[in-house]
Amino acid sequence: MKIERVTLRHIRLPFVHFFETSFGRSHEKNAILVEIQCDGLSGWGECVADEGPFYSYEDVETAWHILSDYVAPALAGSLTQAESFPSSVARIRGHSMAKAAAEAALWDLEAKNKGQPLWRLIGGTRERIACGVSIGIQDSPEQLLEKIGIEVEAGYQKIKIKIKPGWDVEIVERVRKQFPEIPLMVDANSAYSMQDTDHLLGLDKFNLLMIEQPLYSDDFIEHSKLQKALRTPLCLDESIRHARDARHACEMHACGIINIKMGRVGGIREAIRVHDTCQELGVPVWCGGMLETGIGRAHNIALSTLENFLIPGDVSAAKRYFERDTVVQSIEVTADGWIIAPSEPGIGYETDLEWIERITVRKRVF
Ligand code: OSB
Ligand code: MG
Repeated sequence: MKIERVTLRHIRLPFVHFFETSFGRSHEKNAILVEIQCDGLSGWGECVADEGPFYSYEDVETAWHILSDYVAPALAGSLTQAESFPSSVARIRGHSMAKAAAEAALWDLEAKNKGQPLWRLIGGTRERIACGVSIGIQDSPEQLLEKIGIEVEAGYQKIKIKIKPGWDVEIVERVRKQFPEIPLMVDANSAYSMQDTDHLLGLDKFNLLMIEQPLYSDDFIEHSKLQKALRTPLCLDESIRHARDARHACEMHACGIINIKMGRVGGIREAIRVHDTCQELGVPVWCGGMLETGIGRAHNIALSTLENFLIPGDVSAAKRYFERDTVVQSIEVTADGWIIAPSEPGIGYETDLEWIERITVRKRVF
């Protein structure tokens, strides 16, 4: 199949509630949607690069540049081959999130063309995926406790809270006092250094599922030293850029668990490689989130159906983030914390084109 048209749309959508991490507070979702058209079908991908270069060096502007100056012109008129896409953009160094968005659209298109749900096409085996929530830093501990209560009540199977210096051990202590039994974890987004080792050891007594990315975003060595001192497993997010990283981190015992985000690792194919590597090494994985709209969320659901996704991911109901989503069907979670894998072809959710056009602030067609 020959690609007839590639459309890039930069969309802006307010969050229902702000989301705060150790690197700042966000009130609005910015994303680039990639639409690839061919034979009357549209494949969709969502770029998770944020408005600013804080989670990673990529942001909406760098992703727009890479997609519009390199990726989209090369795709337009070429053959649709999701499997060979990574090698076709390998000479572009880095820019994983930009590449992943285009690859995601190709996979959706391919699955739609084959009349198959994407999750089946990539080898998924789970008909439903286990859901957790990620709760940002709040204005007060009381507000956090209230939010946790709501999400526990909603049935989520894992609660993750964001921590940073000044919002950590005492907060976790209060959460544990009120919720002694819930499956709880923390994510620091690299807010600490090795000087904080003793302080971080204070988290060891709260029976946490894991501590996510406490240290430097480019490090395995210090994490492996910290892991030796801790009972609680470490989980790496930012540090894992591809399957080789996953292998090295696991071999060095820098972590006991890995968070997979297809944007961070450069696409679905590489995400599957990270998954397979971890499975081979006996390391469980879970699917991370980047506050995606429905399109990106649908791709996360497909990925999470792979066998070694043994821990509930940060894949939760779309209504937690947006009043009106980029897909028509609302992505919902059952009362006991599951999302049912869709049975429709491709990502399995229909895009709301009218709404997407209304929230588009910049558009380019190739
Ligand atoms: O570190 O997992 C992270 C959101 C933005 C940037 C980084 C992260 C997050 C989340 C939110 O934790 C996960 C979600 O609900 O999509
Ligand atoms: Mg994280």
